[in-house]
Amino acid sequence: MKLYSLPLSPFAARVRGALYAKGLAAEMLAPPESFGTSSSFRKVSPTGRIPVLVRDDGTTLVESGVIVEYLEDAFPEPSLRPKSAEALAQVRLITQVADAYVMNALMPLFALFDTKEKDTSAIEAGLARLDDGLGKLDALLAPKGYANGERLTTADVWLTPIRFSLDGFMAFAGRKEVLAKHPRFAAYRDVIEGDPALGRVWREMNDGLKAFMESRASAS
Ligand SMILES: N[C@@H](CCC(=O)N[C@@H](CS)C(=O)NCC(=O)O)C(=O)O
Repeated sequence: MKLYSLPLSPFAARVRGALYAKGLAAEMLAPPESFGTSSSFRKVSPTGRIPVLVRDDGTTLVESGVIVEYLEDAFPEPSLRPKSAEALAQVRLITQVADAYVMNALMPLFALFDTKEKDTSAIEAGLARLDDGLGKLDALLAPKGYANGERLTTADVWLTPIRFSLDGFMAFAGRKEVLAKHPRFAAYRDVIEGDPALGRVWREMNDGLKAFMESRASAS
C-alpha cells in the first residue's frame, strides 16, 4: 500500500495513526505541488484532496474516515474497534463530536488570529464555540487512559491530530487557558506521548509544523 500524505495534514494523520496502530506498512508519498487544483492528481484523488490510499492493485481510496474504516475491514487484527455495540457507538460518538464541535470550531480561529486587525467579537464568539465543543468532548472521554478506556480505538486516531492542532492554536494565539476547564482532553496529550503509534503521529506533525513555520518565515 501507499499513502499520499503530508506530515501536518490532520486528515492524513488519522490514517497514519490507524496504519501504525495496526502495524501495517505503507509507503508515504508526497502529493504534487498545487495538488488541490491539479487535473492529473484528480485521476488519483477524485476530490483533489489528501489522504489517498493506493492499494497494491493500484486502485485508490479517499476520505480519511472511509480509509480508516476500510483498513479495519480489510485488516481486522489488531482491531481498533471495541467488541460491544455500546462501546463501538461510544467510540463513534467521540469521533463525531470531536469533528463536528471541536475541529469545526478550531479551524476558523487560526484564520481569525492570523490577521493584523483582530476582529475581537468574532474571536470571542469563536472561542466560546470552541469552549462549548471541548466541554462536549471532555464529558465523553474516559476518566483516564485512551479515549474509550483501556484500549486504543479509532477514537484515538481521530483525537491525536485534533489535540495536536489545539496545542498549536494555544501557542499561536497565546491562549493557554483554552484547556483549563477540560481536564481530560488536557491530560490526553500524555496518553498520546505514551503510545508508540500516536506518539509517532504527534512527532511527525510537529516536524511538519516546524517546516511550515520555517518556510513561512523565509517567505515574509
Ligand atoms: N474530508 C476530507 C478532508 C481532506 C482535506 O481537506 N485534506 C486537505 C489537506 S489537510 C487537502 O487535501 N487540501 C487540498 C485542497 O483543499 O486544495 C478527509 O477527511 O479526508
